[in-house]
Amino acid sequence: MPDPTEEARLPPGQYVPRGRPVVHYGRIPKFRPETWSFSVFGATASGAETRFTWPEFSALPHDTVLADFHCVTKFSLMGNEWGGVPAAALLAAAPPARGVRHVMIWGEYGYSANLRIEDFDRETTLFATELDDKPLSADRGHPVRIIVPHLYAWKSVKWVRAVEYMPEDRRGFWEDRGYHNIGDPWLEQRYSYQEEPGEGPA
Ligand SMILES: Nc1nc2c(c(=O)[nH]1)N[C@H]1C(S)=C(S)[C@@H](COP(=O)(O)O)O[C@H]1N2
Ligand SMILES: [Mo]
Repeated sequence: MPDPTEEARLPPGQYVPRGRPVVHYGRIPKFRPETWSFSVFGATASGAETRFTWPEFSALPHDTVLADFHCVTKFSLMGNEWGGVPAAALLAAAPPARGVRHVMIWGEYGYSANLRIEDFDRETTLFATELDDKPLSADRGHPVRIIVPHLYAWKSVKWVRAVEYMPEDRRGFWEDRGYHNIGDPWLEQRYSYQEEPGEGPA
């Protein structure tokens, strides 16, 4: 029986699949805690890069977010409980320079996704280290993935290694390959040809 509350939470054109698909481009990286680091670079307030080791990153404030997750290929994963570091906590620990409006989230192997600062600085945007009370599995992004549940899931970069504060907007991996620069599933912002003036980089 379809759950009526889930149905009301589904953006247009989405469906709830059987099972819980795992989707990514390329291989699953191996996590090496001794050499792993998380860096915040680009237009930072201090002008310098901040680099967190795994113990330092793990010591940042922790919170949980209950959220659904919508892939542009039209399946949605409903009711995930993510635990991890809120984006707001990272913004406080390593703030951007004044006037920064855009960030790039960098995963392993150069996968990336760009976000407007207001989409990054949301209560539900989280650097997740746990899913449903367990550490993330390797295929879901262990040790850290970002969750941006109000945008299509290609923006929820797995295996995150860096955040770049950008003075000007730039397209990430899929945004550069025909997907929408913003990607709001409630507006069905799937493809770049749908972009209105001002929604993409000049
Ligand atoms: N590093 C990385 N993150 C990624 C991807 C990827 O290819 N590489 N794919 C994205 C896409 S298109 C989706 S739908 C979600 C899938 O997350 P899941 O595997 O936990 O379902 O991860 C996103 N994050
Ligand atoms: Mo996706």
